Amino acid sequence: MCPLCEATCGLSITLSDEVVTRVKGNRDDVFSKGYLCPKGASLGRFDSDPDRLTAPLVRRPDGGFDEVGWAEAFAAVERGLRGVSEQHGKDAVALYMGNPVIHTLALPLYMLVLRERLGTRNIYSSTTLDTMPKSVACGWMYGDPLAFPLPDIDRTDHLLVLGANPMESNGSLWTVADLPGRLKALRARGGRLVVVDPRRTRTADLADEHVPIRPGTDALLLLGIAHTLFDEGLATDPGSGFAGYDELAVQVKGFAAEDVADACGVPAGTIRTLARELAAAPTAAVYGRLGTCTTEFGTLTSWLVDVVNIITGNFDRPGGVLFGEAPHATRRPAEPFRTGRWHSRVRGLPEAGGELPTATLADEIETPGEGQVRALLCIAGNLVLASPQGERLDRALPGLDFMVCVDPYLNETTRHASVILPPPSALESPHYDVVLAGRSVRRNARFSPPVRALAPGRPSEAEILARLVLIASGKSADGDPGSVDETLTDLTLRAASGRPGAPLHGREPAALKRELTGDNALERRLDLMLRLGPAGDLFGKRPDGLNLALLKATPNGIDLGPLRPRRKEVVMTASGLVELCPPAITEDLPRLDARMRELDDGGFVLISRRQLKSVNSWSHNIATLSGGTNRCALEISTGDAERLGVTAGDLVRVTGRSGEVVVPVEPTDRLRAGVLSLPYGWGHGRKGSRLAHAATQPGVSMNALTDSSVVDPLSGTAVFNGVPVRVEKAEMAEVETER
Ligand SMILES: Nc1nc2c(c(=O)[nH]1)N[C@H]1C(S)=C(S)[C@@H](COP(=O)(O)OP(=O)(O)OC[C@H]3O[C@@H](n4cnc5c(=O)[nH]c(N)nc54)[C@H](O)[C@@H]3O)O[C@H]1N2
Ligand SMILES: Nc1nc2c(c(=O)[nH]1)N[C@H]1C(S)=C(S)[C@@H](COP(=O)(O)OP(=O)(O)OC[C@H]3O[C@@H](n4cnc5c(=O)[nH]c(N)nc54)[C@H](O)[C@@H]3O)O[C@H]1N2
Ligand code: SF4
Ligand SMILES: [Mo]
Repeated sequence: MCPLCEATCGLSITLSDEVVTRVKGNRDDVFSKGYLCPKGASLGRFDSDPDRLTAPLVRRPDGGFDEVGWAEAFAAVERGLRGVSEQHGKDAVALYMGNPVIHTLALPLYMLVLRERLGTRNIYSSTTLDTMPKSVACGWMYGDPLAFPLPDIDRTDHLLVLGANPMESNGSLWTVADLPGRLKALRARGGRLVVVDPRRTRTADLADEHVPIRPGTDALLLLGIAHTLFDEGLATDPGSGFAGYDELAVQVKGFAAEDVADACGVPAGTIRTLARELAAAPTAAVYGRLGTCTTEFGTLTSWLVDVVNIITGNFDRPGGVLFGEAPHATRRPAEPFRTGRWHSRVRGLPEAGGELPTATLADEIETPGEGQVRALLCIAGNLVLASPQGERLDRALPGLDFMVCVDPYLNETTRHASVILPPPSALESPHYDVVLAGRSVRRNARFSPPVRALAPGRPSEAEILARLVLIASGKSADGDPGSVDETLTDLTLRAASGRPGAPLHGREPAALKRELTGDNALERRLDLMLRLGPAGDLFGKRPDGLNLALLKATPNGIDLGPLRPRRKEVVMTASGLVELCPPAITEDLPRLDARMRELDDGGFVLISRRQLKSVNSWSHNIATLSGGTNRCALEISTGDAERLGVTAGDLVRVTGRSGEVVVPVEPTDRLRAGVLSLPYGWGHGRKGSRLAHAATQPGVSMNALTDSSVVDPLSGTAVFNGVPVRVEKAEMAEVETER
């Protein structure tokens, strides 16, 4: 399965002498049925990239790196991390977990235990650059921050997409192989697709209607829709099982379509029509993604997406939105959801999901005092390019006492590391989508064995993580990494067999453990999760159920059918009801109301975009995926370009609250006036990084312009869309002196 985006396409890979010669979509894959995008087709290039690190690097006193053996590298990590935590306490060590964590088998299976053993409050991840608003909304509404309702794309009659561009991103928080094909199929069967986006994206091109909203105002638009539904008698009371319907009608007062229209830049009539269409469609689903999450009102917007699904009768039903269902056992929250159980030291920002906002990591590193972050363990993260005001982190990271990165590249972020531990290629790792299987539009189970054996002496990513867990547990890094898995397996088996009512009550844990199969400790843990899952074989109790051996014998995967309504199983709020109006969310409405009144049309605002041939910040070293149409340019509306006196390729200077960049422009009729769009993930070519191809076309980092002091206050999530900036034509002389 392809690990490069959330679509999880099945691949068919040809090798000759251990080298990939061809990657095709696997036509027999039960889920993706042969679909492949240009990124997946280039997986062999990722694999053979000469800049991929093959041995650990340790920093020399003069600043350069030495290649060292693995034992030496782990010993250096042990000394470095232990030194900091012994001298300054556990909170002085911070952990960042980046986006690829959800695309591997190994990383998610060690993250919880690593977090626990580190014992630090300084836990950060890409979640607060991405999905945390949705998690906080779902946490308050359903009691489980990982219970995401997913649009039932194959059966819906009407899809309203806000702030997402699945034609290029292939979907997110929504695992759908071949989203482009499925969107086309929706249209072909007479369904309607509406896209709300300040930019006329490729998804908008496919849609029946495109609504070019002003950035950052989707919460207002959705309130206008909810208001219309009540106002015109189109809202449906979801009835028992739900709390807060009457209160919702009160909360949306003051946000009539006519009240919000100016702020959104969308006519009131359009907003009312959007509401009427949702109500009239036999089934409908509303979906919001990055353009709704990474804004100043991310949680309010994410909440309202679900509210509209619920009051149009489309929640938890085929053709509407349905909760995902992983085929393996997953952890449910132990206690009712809440946020703010602790706060960040410098800015007092609330914890959410056990994490502090990545937007405040630089504050925690730079600000002296008790609890200051002095060491960073960065796993699969490129913070310098990915976090808001990344240039500030670029300056802060060298001030750390110790930094260890688990990363295959010497890049913009890892160049600041004390030690880099490179994981092997995806093709040398077994794969199962631990995280994404639970967000898939169809229930299915697929396992990919490694297509090539690990080089002798090279640790798997699982072993790297297990050794980090040993270090975090105060043990020696050269201990037995398998002991970590043994402990976790024993705990799970005891819980599954101990209590009366437990699925395997009365069975002997040691005997169950002997039944587990797999080529290594990690695979045996996966086998355990599969066997205990909703479709598992329960160690023979459900003889046709899943286990790892069955998945290995079924290389094209097993389809378990479409999603099904299961609200009662999922909802675990304190009241046992779906909470339509959680006070922790609705108390943020006055802030939105105030914003609605103060919006002025004066300056430019910047939004982010993703490119079909890029994978976040780390694929620009792959020659087949960069160049041509995939370059870093600032899109600007044709009218604005004329007013500035610039044409395609001219350089402009863009100035944000935190910095500035000089970048070529690309005038387009795709953008609303006053909106600028910059691809995110560029800004390569920095001293000390080792990305030869990326350095030939570095582009600029969008996060040189973003502002880490602004977050969505309910979730702590960074703001990457609706960023105020100034733009002016760059004079050539000025640009020359800068170089
Ligand atoms: N301005 C702006 N900023 C954004 C966004 C935006 O839209 N606009 N989007 C945000 C979003 S949604 C996200 S998810 C974040 C992502 O930001 P990050 O969490 O930093 O993730 P990536 O940019 O994907 O960088 C991944 C890093 O992991 C390494 N890596 C790749 N594969 C593996 C692997 O298998 N194992 C390990 N250990 N490492 C690996 C890569 O070399 C790279 O250094 O960026 C956010 N930043
Ligand atoms: N090809 C490719 N695919 C990817 C990635 C990649 O880097 N490249 N990254 C993966 C990751 S980590 C993620 S999180 C997903 C993201 O998946 P998506 O959210 O689908 O991807 P984006 O391109 O960030 O789309 C955000 C859209 O929101 C619009 N937008 C910006 N501001 C606003 C606003 O205020 N309101 C509204 N309504 N729209 C707004 C933008 O114009 C853009 O079209 O993609 C994943 N898939
Ligand atoms: S759509 Fe995503 S999963 Fe499928 S081939 Fe492309 S990058 Fe890989
Ligand atoms: Mo993301």
